[in-house]
Amino acid sequence: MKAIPAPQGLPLLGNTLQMPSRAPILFLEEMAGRYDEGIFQLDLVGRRVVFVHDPDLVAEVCDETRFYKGINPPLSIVRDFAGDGLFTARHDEPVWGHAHRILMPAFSQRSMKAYYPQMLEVAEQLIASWSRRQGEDLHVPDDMTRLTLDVISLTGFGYRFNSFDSPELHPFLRAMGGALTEAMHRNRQLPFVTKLKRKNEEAYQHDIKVMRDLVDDVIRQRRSTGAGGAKDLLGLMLEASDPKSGERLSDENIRNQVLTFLIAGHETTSGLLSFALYNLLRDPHALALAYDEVDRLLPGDEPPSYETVMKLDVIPRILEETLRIWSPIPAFAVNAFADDSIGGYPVAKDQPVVVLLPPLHRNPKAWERPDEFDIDRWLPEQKAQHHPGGYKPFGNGERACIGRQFALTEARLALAMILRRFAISDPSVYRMKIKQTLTLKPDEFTIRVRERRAHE
Ligand code: MNH
Repeated sequence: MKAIPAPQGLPLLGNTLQMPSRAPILFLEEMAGRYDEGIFQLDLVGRRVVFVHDPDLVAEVCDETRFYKGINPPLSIVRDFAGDGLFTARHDEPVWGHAHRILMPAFSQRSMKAYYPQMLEVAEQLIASWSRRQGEDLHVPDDMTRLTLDVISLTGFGYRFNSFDSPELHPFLRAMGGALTEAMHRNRQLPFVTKLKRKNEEAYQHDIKVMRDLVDDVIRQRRSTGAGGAKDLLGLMLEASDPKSGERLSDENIRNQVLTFLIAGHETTSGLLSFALYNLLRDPHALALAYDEVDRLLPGDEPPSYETVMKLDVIPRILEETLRIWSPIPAFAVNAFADDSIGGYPVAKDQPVVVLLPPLHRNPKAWERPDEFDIDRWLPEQKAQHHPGGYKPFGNGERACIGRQFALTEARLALAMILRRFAISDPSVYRMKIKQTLTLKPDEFTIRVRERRAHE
């Protein structure tokens, strides 16, 4: 068997110190650039981790008969606060199946249509806010966070953050950012170092408490209004049972799911929308096509219908191509069920294999002109030619993103509403600076807007 390429490391610490704490993904991308075999191995605090970014190797590790979703660091650390919620449940934990089957109906096409009025309501708040702030620098990731947080909490739990009413982001978000960043740092710390950092531990426990208190408030509000029979996420979790086993979710598991959805349900979609606006400002042709599309399909000031949003074609292709070039979740991990090999390289039983999305999504084996933003890749004829292992922004198999349609519906609507109303510009000529809190965002990205046509 071939040896997996690996950079030289130190005794005991291996490659740990080479990995920067601020944005580890940038280091991993640099490594990927060095190993164009599409595979390399790092020794991170005593764990041997394999990284893959070759589309053939990725297709192999996406074989669910051979690999399962691994809850390794950093996800095993995120379990400190997300517990056995869907995202961080272990593959052999029965509660994953119970919750998955209970919640699947909440992500059907019919459910998307049911959430649509609330998605629209929040999108209109974004538009109103930007309309008042024409000519000012608009902090894109913050406003996209307001939008997506309010959408998931309103549609999922009937809970209102009213984020557009406040110049400050909600304290929940600071706590979440703190906890996710700490999980990312602990991923490269020896356990005794984590123990020594008392202040960090205190801050971490405080952040977790802030998030849990909010979750308790969400559940308490639902119970007190007695909104029984509601078919949203919370309603299903409180009342439905697993059609297969008849099991209901425990109170503790429901709290973990609410927190999981509050985080997973907004953090990535706000990254997607931020990166999409960034890409549009760098591709005048795609931007012109998008303006043209919204002028054709969403003329006038009427709120667009769900059916209209489903007819969009250019905007969804902008989103797909954005997810290729800037995947908000830059990696996911699987482990081998048994001693195995991929492309002639050995992988041991239970060994973590990380699929690195940025270099996969720009791998020349899967993509022509990989660095070019080209929405025509997503025309049906071209899409049919894509490498089966070349594009995984939503993960893989049964553990792939449950919220994919939700995110895409919400993002289509928001982008369409923005572009029909505003001409966007970037007078400060933003230079991409990635902020990583496990997920990626364009740090401090601002734009300006002005109305494209007269409105009442
Ligand atoms: Mn989402 C899993 C990406 C939006 C809820 N999501 C995943 C995974 C990726 C992912 C990748 C798999 C991670 C892994 O294998 O470890 N998710 C995204 C992206 C967007 C997104 C790129 C937006 C763009 N996700 C959403 C939204 C929701 C959501 C919106 C909820 C409304 N995601 C989840 C949940 C899981 C998940 C829950 C875990 C699913 C499971 O394992 O059962």
